[in-house]
Amino acid sequence: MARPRIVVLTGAGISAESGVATFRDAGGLWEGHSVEDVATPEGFARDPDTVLRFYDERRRAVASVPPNPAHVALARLEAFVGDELLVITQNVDDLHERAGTRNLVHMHGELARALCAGCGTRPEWSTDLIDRPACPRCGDRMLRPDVVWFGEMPYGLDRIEDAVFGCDIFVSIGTSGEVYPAAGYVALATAGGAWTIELNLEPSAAAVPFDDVRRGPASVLVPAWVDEQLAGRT
Ligand code: BV8
Repeated sequence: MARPRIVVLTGAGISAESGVATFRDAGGLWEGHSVEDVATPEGFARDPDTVLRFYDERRRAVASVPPNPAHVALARLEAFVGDELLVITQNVDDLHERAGTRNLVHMHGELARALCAGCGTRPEWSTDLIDRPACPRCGDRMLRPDVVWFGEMPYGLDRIEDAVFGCDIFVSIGTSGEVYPAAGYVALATAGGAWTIELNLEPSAAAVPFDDVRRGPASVLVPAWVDEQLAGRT
């Protein structure tokens, strides 16, 4: 598989205008819950019901909202450039897919999948887990949300690091740059010689400066940036 020329990293900010709560903004997810309680293996072991309910609520909330113009614009870009574009998302929602993006890595997992702590299978999942449904493969009742909790290894790291280091253009959209290894990718892209741009409402805690920074809502900044990429192609 050819190395993508353009790598896009997205965070909760790209889904905010679809009505999906972000983490650190006012009223964010972490405001209602402590990270330790709902997003760590230890928290799950301590109180699985609270964790399963937290993710069941998020799965239902995400199912009720649509992708926004930022998601749609990235899918439009993929339609033109194909494998030249790779989207790496920290988000566990499926709004990129529902907008049409296919070249996508969910580095922190997906609400649309479960993970069997018994046999390790990761079946597509669309209903609650609080009632401990049986695993479709091994029958055990040890299904958890297929999300990467703090202290757990993110998905697809080799493919991600190869793409980020090898790309020509690295774009960061709607992320605060607080969580690693994702927060270190602008530095990796810069080390690989990429031109880097941040599209974000507020300054992020980026490890190294971006070549270009644009402030504003993703639903405005992303379609405008995609139009620039496609200028002369359409
Ligand atoms: C790991 C899934 C071993 C669950 C998530 C190095 C230094 C320090 C610490 C560490 C380190 N390396 C590892 C760590 C520990 C830890 C970490 O980073 N801790 C932090 C808190 C210091 N990392 C880990 O544990 C990771 N695992 O390291 O494994 C390893 C790995 C590799 C190699 C060797 C060993 C696993 C971390 C994953 C945890 N799971 N999510 C769930 O979703 O519930 S993290 C979760 O929080 C998200 O996925 C995301 O990553 C993060 C939230 O950040 P954002 O998405 O950026 O959202 P946020 O609300 O913060 O910001 C929103 C932004 O959007 C803001 O800037 C805002 O201005 C902007 N915005 C808002 N609205 C809009 C907008 N922008 C545009 N338009 C708008 N409308």
